[in-house]
Amino acid sequence: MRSSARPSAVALLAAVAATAGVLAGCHSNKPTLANAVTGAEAAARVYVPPGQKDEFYAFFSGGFSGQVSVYGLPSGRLLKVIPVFSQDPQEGWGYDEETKPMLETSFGFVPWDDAHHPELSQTNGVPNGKWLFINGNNTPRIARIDLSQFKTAEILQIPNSAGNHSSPFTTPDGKYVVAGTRFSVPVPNRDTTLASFAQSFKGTLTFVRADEPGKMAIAFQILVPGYDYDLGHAGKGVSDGWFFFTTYNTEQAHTKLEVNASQNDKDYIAAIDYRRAESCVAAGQGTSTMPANYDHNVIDDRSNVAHVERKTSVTALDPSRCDGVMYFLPTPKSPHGVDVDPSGGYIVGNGKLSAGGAGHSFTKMRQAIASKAFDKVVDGIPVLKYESVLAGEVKSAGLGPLHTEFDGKGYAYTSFFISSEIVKWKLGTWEVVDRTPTYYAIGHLMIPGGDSRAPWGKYVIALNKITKDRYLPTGPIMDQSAQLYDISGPKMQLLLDFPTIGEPHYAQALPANLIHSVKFNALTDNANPWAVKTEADGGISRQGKTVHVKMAAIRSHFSPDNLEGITVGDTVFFHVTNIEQDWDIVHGFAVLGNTDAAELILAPGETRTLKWVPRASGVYPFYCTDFCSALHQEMQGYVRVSPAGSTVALSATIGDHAVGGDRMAGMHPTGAAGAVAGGHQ
Ligand code: K7E
Ligand code: CUA
Repeated sequence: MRSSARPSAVALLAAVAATAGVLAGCHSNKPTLANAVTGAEAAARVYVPPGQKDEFYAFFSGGFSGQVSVYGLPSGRLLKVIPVFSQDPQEGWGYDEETKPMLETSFGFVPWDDAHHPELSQTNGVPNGKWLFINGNNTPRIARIDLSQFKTAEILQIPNSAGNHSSPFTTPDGKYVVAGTRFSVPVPNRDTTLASFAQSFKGTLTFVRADEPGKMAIAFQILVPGYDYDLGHAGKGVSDGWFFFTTYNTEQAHTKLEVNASQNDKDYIAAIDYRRAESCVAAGQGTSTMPANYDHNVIDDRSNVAHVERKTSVTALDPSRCDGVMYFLPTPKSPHGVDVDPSGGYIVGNGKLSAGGAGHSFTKMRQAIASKAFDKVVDGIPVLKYESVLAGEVKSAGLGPLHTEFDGKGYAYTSFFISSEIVKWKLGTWEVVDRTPTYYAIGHLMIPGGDSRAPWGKYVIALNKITKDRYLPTGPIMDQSAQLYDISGPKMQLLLDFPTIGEPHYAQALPANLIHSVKFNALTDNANPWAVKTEADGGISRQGKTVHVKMAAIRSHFSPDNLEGITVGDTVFFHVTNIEQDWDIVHGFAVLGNTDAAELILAPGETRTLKWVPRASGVYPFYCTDFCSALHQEMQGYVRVSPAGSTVALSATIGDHAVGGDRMAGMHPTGAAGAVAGGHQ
């Protein structure tokens, strides 16, 4: 245990919270005059008339919902929720046989996660509208969402990690996204006494190749001291080729962290020269192959079927044996966000137990390295002298800085959790030029492109943790909220409040015209082994105790719609294809009493598979769950289930004719079919 003579973090926080109360009091609930806009003016500036479209797409993480929500800005209208790490009944995500493999991990099927940081793919340091990456914090994973479909297309698990928080920030060339361990663990993980934390626990900083769809892969993992690696950002411009991660708990506490991990006056920003890491890895210098079990899950574009590939090793790099690859920059005090300005010259650490931000100079960092201005060396990693790298501090800016974004016009915007405000300050002079309260307890803030080389500095969004009295009360738990401020003038102006889904830690946004969204997939390209291209292709077949039903969905019926010959003890797979070829004509499929899945939701041209194990004989209706036409209510059918051992013949019909007919016996597709029907029962 550490000495209790020093003021504990709890006492410190209590003190700053008390000050914050005073601050909040004098800010009161109203914007200051200089920032004031009338209601009518604010409304006009966020109003998007019916039939018109928003200027920006904004992607909000869902936090503990595990998903991503898509909003239009400036209206704040919710456009869509994209399921990622959590099963989603609305789209059948993680319930249907095609997508269940996406939630497989080395721990088994994990149908939930905590998603914090959406990260748009970049070209030359600017978001390009192709993909969105997001981290799974609890069971370390990175997902890639395809923005032409607004669909999760790939998930890579990160081994030797726990709490994948400093993730999935990208390099400006889009080559890598990263993953840093929030909770250090024994590496490789094994039964270890917790008291041996300082000796046995390690962090990992993982560089994941992310520039080819479907091929995300761990390039290397840097084995680092057992701290908590909280956030990260790539260098850009002058600092291109470097990556920066914040650390806290450099005290290496494993219990009562709120006190024990808040002792040191400064923790570190870890600076990684990742091109140097690449050359050590290429030369085999300081590297080893570590066994590691992790899954890589990819949805095949044409069949829409997800497959799991189990990986068994990673390349580990020991930074003490790869000279020049890593340095520590002392940074006050338990820093949370680390943010790099558009030029790449400043690396801003947000010390959450401090009163302002510390800006390190990349140029000074290079000089300090060259002149070996080291304080000490920790586990072979040089710690640079604070004064030798510091460019400036934003003094007494507020309390509890968390995150900083940039407007591309020379200003930085920092969120202050404790004093609940956004503070605008000038890069280089470190002077505060504007401040505005947020309601309440802001976490991240976001400017479209605000962590990129070329921000679209028109708005800043506050992502607030506490909603309290902002909306009609909804019981003891209120949803989180976002606030939109106009930053086109010298003063921030609050225009809009809107509630969010889950807890969006972070969000990213870009101009709408950078995204090219697909209208429908061509049925002719559908390579799902169970797809039907016409109504006549449907049918029913049996393989032992497994029954496969192939069905077409088209306004306003299923073909076939009457099924018999299924018995108790069978496992039934309904493979339903939406054979429509019109934008946004969607069908659904659900069957009475199904304990094995949710519904299917079928985009035009798409096939999905629902598993059903009927437990009792009887007649079971099924129906379309998406109101698709005037005769949607007629889009229904029946399955007859007979007792085990019954000799009722298998049949699939619509009207007075059989569907599939005599071709039944020969219809079993081979090969990939097993992956859908057999792999995830
Ligand atoms: Cu600050 Cu997870 Cu980026 Cu929450 S994190 S606020
Ligand atoms: Cu198809 Cu409703």
